[in-house]
Amino acid sequence: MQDCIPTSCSDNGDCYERVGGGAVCLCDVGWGGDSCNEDIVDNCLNNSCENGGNCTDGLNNYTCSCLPQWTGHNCETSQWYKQFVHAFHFQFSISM
Ligand SMILES: [Ca+2]
Repeated sequence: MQDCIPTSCSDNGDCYERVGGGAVCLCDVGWGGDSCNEDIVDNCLNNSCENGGNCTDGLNNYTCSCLPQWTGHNCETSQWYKQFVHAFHFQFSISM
């Protein structure tokens, strides 16, 4: 009898048949649950969002929702600083 069927572990893990019968899933990193279809790692645990940003858990990743004046993956860049650098580069390039 075959215990592993193609859908046993979704697309996120490999299925192995136990010696005594039954199937067990070995899930890819970040996935868990009986069929490897649950995101089991809270990637917001070390909350890397800076400057008051809100963290949203993703698969082996996270997304920061930044306050209006901040940007970047971890809200580490000031919008004001970005505009300043942009303006500086612009002035520099037209003065050449
Ligand atoms: Ca996650």
